Amino acid sequence: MLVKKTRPWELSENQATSEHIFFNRRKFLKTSGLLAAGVGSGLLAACEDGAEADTGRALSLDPNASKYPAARNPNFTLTREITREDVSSRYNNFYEFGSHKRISSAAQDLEIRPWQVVIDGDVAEPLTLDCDELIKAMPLEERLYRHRCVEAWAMAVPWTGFPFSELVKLANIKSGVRYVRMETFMNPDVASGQNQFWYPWPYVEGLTLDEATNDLAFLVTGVYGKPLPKQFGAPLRLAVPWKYGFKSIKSIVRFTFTAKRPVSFWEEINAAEYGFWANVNPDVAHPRWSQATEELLGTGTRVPTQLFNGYAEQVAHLYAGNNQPLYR
Ligand SMILES: Nc1nc2c(c(=O)[nH]1)N[C@H]1C(S)=C(S)[C@@H](COP(=O)(O)O)O[C@H]1N2
Ligand SMILES: [Mo]
Repeated sequence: MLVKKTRPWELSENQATSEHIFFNRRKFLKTSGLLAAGVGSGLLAACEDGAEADTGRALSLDPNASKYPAARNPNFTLTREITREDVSSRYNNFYEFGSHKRISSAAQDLEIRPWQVVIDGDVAEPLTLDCDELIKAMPLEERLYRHRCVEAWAMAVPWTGFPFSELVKLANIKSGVRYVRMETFMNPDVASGQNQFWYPWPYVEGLTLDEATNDLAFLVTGVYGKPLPKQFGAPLRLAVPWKYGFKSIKSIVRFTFTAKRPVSFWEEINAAEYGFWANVNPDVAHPRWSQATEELLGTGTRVPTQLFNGYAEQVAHLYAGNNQPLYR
């Protein structure tokens, strides 16, 4: 059975991308079972609203909007209060748009549709996926997570997304893979920070395969019950809440599975201050400030920092017998 390409965003994507990308995506649909799942009726319904004529408008539509809010997974709740949305959505680290916190309006220039995600490296076959199709194929859920920036501020947010392990399954990795390297988009015309040549763009992060397949590692597509706003790293960002915030890379375009440990963006800038492991640890000070306490964003209160940001039970075993990963 062939998918009838009747949806507005599919027409646009076909026009906007190379054959190579297009056919790989078709392969993805097949691999993920979408071709067999009989999605055709949904496609026809989407086509009947007449939107396919207006490709400009179609490009800005989120075909997965109805997946939000996703059901909350009760295994990931918090005792801490959720940070106010108006606070967390106007205080962001996203150096592509400036080395300050007020990047939310500049980030709106980022075009997130169409958006290709490449899965390559030591995999059976490299894949290029349309991000909307990827999100459509994934089981979305909501999780309440703490987030702790290395700068000693913290927030608590309801992320929507899917387990990183689902993406690893899809990738069909070869034996010998030990790490995953992730990369953010590169477009200095839109992201003015990327003209600051002293930074090693594009932003890169990495995890061990054990970290990426830990239950807590989460690929985020939404927040506060809605699709992810751009300043949070739309259309796809990472959340690894037991690590300092810089590990949670935003606006991902590439996952590369490899035997070799990748060098992260901040590690390349200053490995002594922002190491590869970056596990939250109140007892290991940053060379320039203490990590013993953290400020809860928007409250003016400081609370003690917790080892692994409060997630020791879930992740401490990953680092047993190895002192180094406790921080740098
Ligand atoms: N591509 C990219 N990802 C990034 C960053 C960045 O500058 N660029 N900043 C990191 C840092 S330091 C933090 S604390 C979090 C901030 O996420 P938030 O703005 O959604 O709170 O994103 C992380 N991911
Ligand atoms: Mo951060």
